[in-house]
Amino acid sequence: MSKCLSCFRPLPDNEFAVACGNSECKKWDTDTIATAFMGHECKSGPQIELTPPKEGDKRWRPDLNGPCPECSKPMREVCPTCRHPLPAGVRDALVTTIAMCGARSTGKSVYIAVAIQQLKRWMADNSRSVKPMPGSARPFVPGADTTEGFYEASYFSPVYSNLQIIKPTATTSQRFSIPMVWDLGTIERREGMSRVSRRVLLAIRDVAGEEVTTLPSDATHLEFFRYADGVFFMFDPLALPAVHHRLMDIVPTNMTGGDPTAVLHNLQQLMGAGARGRLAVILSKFDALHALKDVEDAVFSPVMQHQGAAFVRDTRLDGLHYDDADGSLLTAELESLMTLLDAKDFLLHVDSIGVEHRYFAVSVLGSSPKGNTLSEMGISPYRLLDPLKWTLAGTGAISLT
Ligand SMILES: Nc1nc2c(ncn2[C@@H]2O[C@H](COP(=O)(O)OP(=O)(O)OP(=O)(O)O)[C@@H](O)[C@H]2O)c(=O)[nH]1
Ligand SMILES: [Mg+2]
Ligand SMILES: [Zn+2]
Ligand SMILES: [Zn+2]
Repeated sequence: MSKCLSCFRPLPDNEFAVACGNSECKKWDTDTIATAFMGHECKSGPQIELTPPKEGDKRWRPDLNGPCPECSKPMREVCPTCRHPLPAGVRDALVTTIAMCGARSTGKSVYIAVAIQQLKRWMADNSRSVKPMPGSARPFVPGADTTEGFYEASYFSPVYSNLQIIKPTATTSQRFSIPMVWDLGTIERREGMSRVSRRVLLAIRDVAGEEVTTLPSDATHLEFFRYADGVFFMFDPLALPAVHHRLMDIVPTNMTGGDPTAVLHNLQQLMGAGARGRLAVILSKFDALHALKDVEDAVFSPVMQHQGAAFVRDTRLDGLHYDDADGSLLTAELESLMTLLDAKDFLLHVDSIGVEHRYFAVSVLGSSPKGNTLSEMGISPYRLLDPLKWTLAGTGAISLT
């Protein structure tokens, strides 16, 4: 069963909906369902829910491009739950969905900016390509862009063209945010007794740290956390007092991320009981933590200098697979590092959420920015794709080694 690229819910095989996207349509009006799910006003023409004439008929397929009853323009398929457009082919695709989470300034948006570039390199090294998926945004709303335009303007340009930090992400009520959807080409895989070709899609949603720190009273537009295949919880180790006071004089701490406790609590609420996705707890800005090896400290310098540790080795980009053994070793090492850093309560809190989880050490930039400007030495990401690979392995889009 495929998934919606926006609310991330499974798409049942016999539930369909179509909507008119013509802004000149006589019945063009506020779409209350889409508005609740996006947290921002969305408009639409008439919408029709389509169900099979005979209940349970698995072979029934509705006409998804029939004429609008008001303006006769062809309608288009939308998600039966949240009414976000479903581009052609989504129902047969293998969809992996990722939701970013974390307090303010923990590195979520910079992660997306650079991870997409790394993903392109990784795929290219393995004779595949990554393309923004057309038709996955809402043309129904003026100002809502395509994946390509949204990524380019809000993520790629600030980091790569201007070497600037990204502005804090606006909350949903301040600015329209769209899921970004990437087409990773087709893969052949075994399903039951046969081998089938499936298009692989990756949908990523960013949020404002501010919004997940203090949840709005109506959080319908954040329900996607419950359905995401991977929730990337960014944790800035510099926010830990044990790290902060040791590194205060060595790395800039003015952009330190916010307190993760409230956010983790809210995430637990948003995921609810029975969430089936994976939780990747990502220690971001790991370059700064590496600086602990130079601090005269009987506890930390030996730990960070340990050349055999998984967290001092980067992972390789060859092969479309996730190194499961390396991943579980890294998790064990990071759990003991977090314990050393007095973050035991955080570890227990993560355990109590009751979803499959792993810890990751990531540096997006490779070094701390100076003021608003990124290092002129360039961006040198470290272990950036590990959480992405783990999530893609979880949905079967890549394999385990
Ligand atoms: N040293 C270091 N700093 C980083 C790294 N990644 C992000 N930062 C710093 O963290 C700041 C915040 O990054 P963002 O990606 O904008 O944070 P965010 O989580 O999206 O923040 P909100 O949108 O406010 O929720 C950046 O401006 C950098 O100063 C990294 O890999 N290393
Ligand atoms: Mg952001
Ligand atoms: Zn949906
Ligand atoms: Zn119409």
